[in-house]
Amino acid sequence: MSVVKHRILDEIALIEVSNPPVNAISAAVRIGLLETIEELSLDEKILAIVITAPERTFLAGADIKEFGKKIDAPILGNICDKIESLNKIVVASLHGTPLGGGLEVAMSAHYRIAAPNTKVGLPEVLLGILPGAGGTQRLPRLCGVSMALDMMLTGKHVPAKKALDAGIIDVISKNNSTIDNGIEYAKKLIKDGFKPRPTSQMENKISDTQEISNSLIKIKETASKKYKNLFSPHAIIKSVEEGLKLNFPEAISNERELFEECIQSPQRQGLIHSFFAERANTKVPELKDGKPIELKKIGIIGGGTMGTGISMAAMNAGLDVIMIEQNDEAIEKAKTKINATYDRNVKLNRINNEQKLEIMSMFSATTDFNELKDRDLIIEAVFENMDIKKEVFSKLNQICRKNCILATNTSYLNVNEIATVVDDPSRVIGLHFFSPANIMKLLEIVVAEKTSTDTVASAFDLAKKMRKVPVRSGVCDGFIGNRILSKYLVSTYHMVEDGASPFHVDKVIRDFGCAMGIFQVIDLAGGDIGWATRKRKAPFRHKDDRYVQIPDRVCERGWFGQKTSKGYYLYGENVDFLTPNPEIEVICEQERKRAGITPKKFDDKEILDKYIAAMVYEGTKILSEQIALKPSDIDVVFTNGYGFPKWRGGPMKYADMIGLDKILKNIQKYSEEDPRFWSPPKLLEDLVKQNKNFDSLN
Ligand code: T1G
Repeated sequence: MSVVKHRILDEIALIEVSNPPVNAISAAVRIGLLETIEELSLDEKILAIVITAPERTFLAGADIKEFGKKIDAPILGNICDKIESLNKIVVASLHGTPLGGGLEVAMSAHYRIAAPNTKVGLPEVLLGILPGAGGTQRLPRLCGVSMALDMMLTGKHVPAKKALDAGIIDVISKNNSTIDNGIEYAKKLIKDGFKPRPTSQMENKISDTQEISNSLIKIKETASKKYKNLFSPHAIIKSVEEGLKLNFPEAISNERELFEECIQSPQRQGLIHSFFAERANTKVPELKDGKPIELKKIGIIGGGTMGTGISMAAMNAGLDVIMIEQNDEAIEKAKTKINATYDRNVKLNRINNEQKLEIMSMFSATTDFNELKDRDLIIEAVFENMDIKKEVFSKLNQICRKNCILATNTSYLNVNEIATVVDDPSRVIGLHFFSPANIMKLLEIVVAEKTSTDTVASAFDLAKKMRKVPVRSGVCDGFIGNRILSKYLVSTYHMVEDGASPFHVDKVIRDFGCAMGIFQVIDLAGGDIGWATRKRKAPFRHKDDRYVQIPDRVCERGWFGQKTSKGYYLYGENVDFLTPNPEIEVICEQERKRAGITPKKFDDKEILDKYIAAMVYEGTKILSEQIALKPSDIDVVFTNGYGFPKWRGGPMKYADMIGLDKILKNIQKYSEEDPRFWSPPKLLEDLVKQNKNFDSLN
């Protein structure tokens, strides 16, 4: 069935593209479009052509699945030039999300009508590329250089009204019936004597060269800081800036060259992997037959950092929240924190006062557990102690409705054990939020042995409501994220005791593209958290396991990081960002002497290799145990919860890009020094033996 069809309605030709689910511009769509345009260009009875894609959305851009493969002719840019050069009026009738190549096709049309729900954008930068079908040249001609660059550098979706005011679209229709709107508009243009209006010839918004060069200077300055690791944002600015000095065809071929450079960059690979990984994470077995229960009213146990954050995430999702705290003082403290957060949002114009009042009306707090008897879901966020959690779940087991879902926000405790105090454990699940829970996107959904598919489906439904990025995890100590974190943390302590400087390690991790270094993260989370974990694990530590005491020495001094203004770094008003705590190196020296270790020099590569090897090592173990169902889920966890750069795809994708054989070689080398900590994972050996990679498991 052709994906592009057309029909003639008197002097108007209607083109309809149909390529579900989002009318992506695949090779078949490009071929169909070009053939149709060429056929209609010869039909003199046709005065206007209307381009539509009636289903879910107007063309949502090039087919991303085709990237990385040879892009078959015709290329979209040529089709856009063909559309623009037609001597017939061309109308693009928009709805949904005309993005990337979809908006480029629309901008090559002479007139654009949009349904009220339309949002337009050129989000190619989020895929590590640039708008390669004329977008960097036509958009500035429609809305000016500053707005065009803002749209292309952020990838934001611009609502219809704003697009109309900016000149990107010409009319907003009254309803969403894209075919009728297009035909009516074309008839009106013909009747009113309008002519073809090539966007490429619109120069008025790109003529004030002084104003433009001033804004380009500012934009480049900001970009040099904001996108210091990234390739495509700078290519976008280059295409716009250089294009202004060239004639249109030259500017288009310059854009094409820069597009090809982006396509070759590994960042494109990483970002496109992240795009699909963040759509594959919801494809979990339980959702095949799981039926979510309707979630409207939820209960939050605990008003601490996590309890207040989760409450706000729920309130922002329109859910009614009752928080349980032990006493009125704790309730006041939680209310004050929540109120202050929304006041700040009002101050920053993120919401207005009415919206704040409406959101706050979704919240109430009490010390009385009985108020929870009508709730659909309870999320427990009390102190990380098994006995306390069991006590809470025993109470909930008595009070809550039989089909109320009981979730724990534990970040490492055994959810199966918590479920043993509930008559029907099928309604128990782990919902591991990340702090601050009202901001962080990641949500680990921890499926226990007896958790039902309906309970899992309800958890994924909650994630969607809260606009979270959910990842399914099985039950183990630390689930996916914290388990891998603890592996590379311990491996890092080994490196520091062997001679590496914690500050050098952090610099290497930051230069790699991570938001923060490992010791910065410890200081942010609080060194006392890790200390409690080390003490909890001490009785189970094997006598032959290497144990580095440096972090204990730091904690024994009460240096827990930001919360004590001193940790691995120093904090305070007049203290520069990332000021190392000079006493840390002293402690490292003392501990090396105590352990009888002669320090050795570490170069950047050694530090990075060990960091990546530790993540891949534990990631492979987690896959073997089916704690994570596929490698891309591990990537989604680290790019959404642990500051791993999305343009590197995630630790498992990055491993594929540098070669699993190299990672295995490193692990084999490390296992000679420490066979207990680095015994090569069988799955990794098998993949290398079969010349396969992690992607083959996705
Ligand atoms: N190509 C291929 N598949 C796509 C796709 C695309 N452009 N967009 C979405 N999908 C798939 C997606 O993987 C999922 O599949 C299903 O459609 C629903 O998507 C020349 C080079 C349009 C706002 O960057 O932002 O044009 O998981 O779950 O939440 O200059 O998808 O069901 O199998 O995200 O309603 C530029 C990317 C391309 C837009 C809809 N365009 N897409 O969101 O659904 S580069 C984009 C989106 C380009 C030109 C350049 C969103 C959406 P599955 P979904 P949604």
